[in-house]
Formats: sequence, C-alpha cells, structure tokens
Amino acid sequence: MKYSKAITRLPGRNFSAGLTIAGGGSPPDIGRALAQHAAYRAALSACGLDVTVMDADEDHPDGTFVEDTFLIAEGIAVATRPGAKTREGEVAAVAAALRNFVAKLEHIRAPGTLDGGDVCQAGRHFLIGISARTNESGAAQLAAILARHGFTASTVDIRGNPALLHLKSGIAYLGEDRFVVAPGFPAVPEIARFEKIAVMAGEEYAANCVRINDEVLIASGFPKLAASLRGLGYRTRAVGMSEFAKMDGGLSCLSLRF
Ligand code: CIR
Repeated sequence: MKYSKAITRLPGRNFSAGLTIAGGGSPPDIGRALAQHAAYRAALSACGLDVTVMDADEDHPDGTFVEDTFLIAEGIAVATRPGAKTREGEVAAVAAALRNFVAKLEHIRAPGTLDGGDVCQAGRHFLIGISARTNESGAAQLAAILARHGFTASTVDIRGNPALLHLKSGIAYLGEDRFVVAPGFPAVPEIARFEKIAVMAGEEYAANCVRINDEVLIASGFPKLAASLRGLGYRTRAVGMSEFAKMDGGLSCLSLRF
C-alpha cells in the first residue's frame, strides 16, 4: 500500500501526565520528546509522506498518540471512541484536521470503545484487538463499517497478555504476506498462512514497527530485529523512541498514515 500523507501531533508540556502502565521509571523529558518527535516527522518525510503537524493538546497529555483516535484505510476514515476516559476528547481536533483530506468520516458509538492501536490491516483483512481499551461492541462496529467497504475483519483477544497495551504493541504487518510478531503474542488462526518474523526476547518493544512505502521504520536500539528485516531485503530507518516508550507509546501511535 502506498502512503502519501501523515498526521502527527506535538507532545505538550503536560506529556508526562499521560497514562502509563510501564511508568514507574523516570518521567519523559519533554525537550528530548520534542526532538525525537521532530526526527520521527523527518523520517516520515524521508519515506515520501507529506506530514501535517498539529499543535499540542494541552488538555490531553496523551494527544500526541494520534493513531488511537482514527482508523484510516483506503477511502475509509473512522473516528474512534478511545477506551480511556481521559482520551475521549482527543478525537475532535484530529477529525477537524482530517477534514482537509477526507470527505466522509464514520464514527464508533457508545457503548463501543476502540483505540486505533488495536487495529492492524493486512491487505483486505483487519485484525482488531480486544483489549483494556477496545471492547466487543467497538470491534463489531468497526467490522461492520469495514464490511460495507469490502474488507473482512476478525478479533484477537489480547487481554491475557499484560505486556500488550494494544494489538499493535505486539504485531506489525509488513506487506508481502509477512508479519513481525512479539514473543507471547496469541496464535491467530486467520493469519496462520502468513510468514512470521519472530521478535527476540528483550526486543519486544520493536515489534511495533511500521512499513511505509519502501522502508520499515523501527525504534532504534533493537539490532536483532533490524538485522532480520535487512536480511529479508527491507530498508530500515531507526528512530529514537525512548521518551514515548516511557508513556507506553510505540512508533505507529505517533502518526496516522494514509
Ligand atoms: C495510553 O496509555 O493511552 C498512552 N499513554 C499510550 C498510547 C499508545 N498508543 C498506541 O500504542 N497505539
């Protein structure tokens, strides 16, 4: 799939007040987070994307994780209903930014909840994670919208694996019938026929990588996965993610790509 655009949102001064289960360690440094965000945007541009940068949302400390607010796929834009109460208010501003690019927006409605991080597209099929953030109703609503557009969908319950905040914390689709899969990710019958690139223990965070046009964006500091990807012929581009990782954010969640 060829992408040409991305939407991103700057982290705000309140960034360290966001949700975290990883937490516990040192809080993120906002200066370093802004520098990493700039490098991330530069990487998206280098992959050929036109990058929109939204102002920080000082009322929503997790607002920089824009991926959770929308699901965008060929001709479809679905406003989510984030599963964390503190994140519900993030959607409206992203919807406004998207209206510059997309004619029609669809919506997940109560009692459904859905985070974009729980949705992984693999060609014409979507995996939807049932998680602490995405419930059965949200997944069913998204599956119905996707079906109207000719896509199929199935769910994966990740609630048994506390290391996975979202589905895409543990899995990424690269194209060419290939997934990157973190250790401990549940078996998914719908993707049994696909090739799986195993992420090594200790490199779990890197499973959240992103194929963008001819490159794979990967968090820096994970040499084994980078080497496996290069061995398969992918061009990799590493981006520093330390400050976003402290708030449980991965590479994919910092942008909406379309
Ligand atoms: C949260 O807990 O919602 C944020 N601190 C991190 C969200 C990361 N999003 C993602 O992986 N798609």
